[in-house]
Amino acid sequence: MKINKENIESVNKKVAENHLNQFDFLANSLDQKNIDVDKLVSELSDFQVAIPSWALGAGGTRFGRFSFYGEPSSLEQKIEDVGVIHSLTQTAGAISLHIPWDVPEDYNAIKELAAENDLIFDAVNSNTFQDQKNAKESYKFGSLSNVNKPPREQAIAHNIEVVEIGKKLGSKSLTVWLADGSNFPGQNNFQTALKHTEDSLKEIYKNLPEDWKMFIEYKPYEPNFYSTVIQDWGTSFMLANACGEKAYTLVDLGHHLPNTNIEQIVSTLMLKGKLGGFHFNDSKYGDDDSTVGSVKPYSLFLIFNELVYGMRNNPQNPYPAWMIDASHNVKDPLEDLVQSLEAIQEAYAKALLVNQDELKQAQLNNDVVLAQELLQDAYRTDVRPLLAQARLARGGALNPIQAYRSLDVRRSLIEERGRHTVASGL
Ligand code: AOS
Ligand code: ZN
Ligand code: ZN
Repeated sequence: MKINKENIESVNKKVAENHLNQFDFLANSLDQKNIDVDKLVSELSDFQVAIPSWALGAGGTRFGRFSFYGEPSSLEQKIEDVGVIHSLTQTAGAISLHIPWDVPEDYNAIKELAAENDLIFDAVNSNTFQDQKNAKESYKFGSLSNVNKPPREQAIAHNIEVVEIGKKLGSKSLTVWLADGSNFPGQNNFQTALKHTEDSLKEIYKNLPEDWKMFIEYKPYEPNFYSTVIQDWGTSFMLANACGEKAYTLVDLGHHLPNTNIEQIVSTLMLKGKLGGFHFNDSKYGDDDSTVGSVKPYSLFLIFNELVYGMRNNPQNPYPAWMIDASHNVKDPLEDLVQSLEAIQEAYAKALLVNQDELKQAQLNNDVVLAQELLQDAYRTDVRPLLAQARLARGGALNPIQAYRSLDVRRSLIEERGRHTVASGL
């Protein structure tokens, strides 16, 4: 299944006039506020978010999994699915692989296929949370933190191998997420587990190429329900500092206890130059991995407000690696990812609308009401025509969901792949 230019032009035609009217109306009103609309549109078109290879099939829970027909069952098909999303949205120009779920057989062919789909390879992800077939050591009681040396060494070697695979694909970063922790009080010695983790990460770090980054992801609970070794941004930050300047903290929006002020974490990390990567999703309770912006869109906007501030004012922080980390239980995964991309762009666009100079002045005057008004004025602007314009500028669909449906993408995928497919690694 490949969507071509003609397909997109034909669906765009139906909504072009309506779009033009809405865009003109918005552009005029932004013009009156002295906002450079062309610049805004080009900033939006440049914003690209990676799609993880594991988000393209139905996720499920420990209670069951309901397949979505026509799911990808090989790396090639996963790349094609991201290609579909990217051709419609022009916002998903990268794929993030998970090893060993996605080990390529023929590297050149995989690279060619990615290039044909206008995709690059984002961070490679290691997996030390599952025991692989024929593995010598088990991760049942931890990987990089394990009390025993052989499983620690196996996990270190795996991460180094992941970097080698990434090098062949042109990736430039490794994401480490650990399931390590304990299920019951007394099970682990916290200090020993942390020390082992730090030493293991340093070993991996030694093998990182000069132009690579290592992202250390944190999460408070799950799969362990009493303690997690890298439970919060502070622990991740400490470990990244211990490793060196190529190591960074990765923020996953679902990895915080309820009501955590994530925007403040983002801001602190950027000030310290240590925000390396970002996993977008939304949640109501925990690591729900729901569609971005579906539950707390205002929080997402506030987070983007800090990201925009940081990108403009913190040259000490590299440009962060953006990725969606979601799971789909009842929706078509491709439609869900398109919705997520739209929500990300929407929050970004609104954050770009915040008048930072006036906000600073309001803060200096302790004008709390005005500060809030400035944020909410940006948030309340309907920016969707800007997003559509940004997509159009790169040859994408004005309305990607509608295009996906009218091109009958899922039906073509089912015809190609059959009804009873199971995405590998899910
Ligand atoms: C797990 O909760 C983390 O969010 C990981 O980033 C990711 O979902 C995992 O590595 C994929 O299996
Ligand atoms: Zn994540
Ligand atoms: Zn997660």
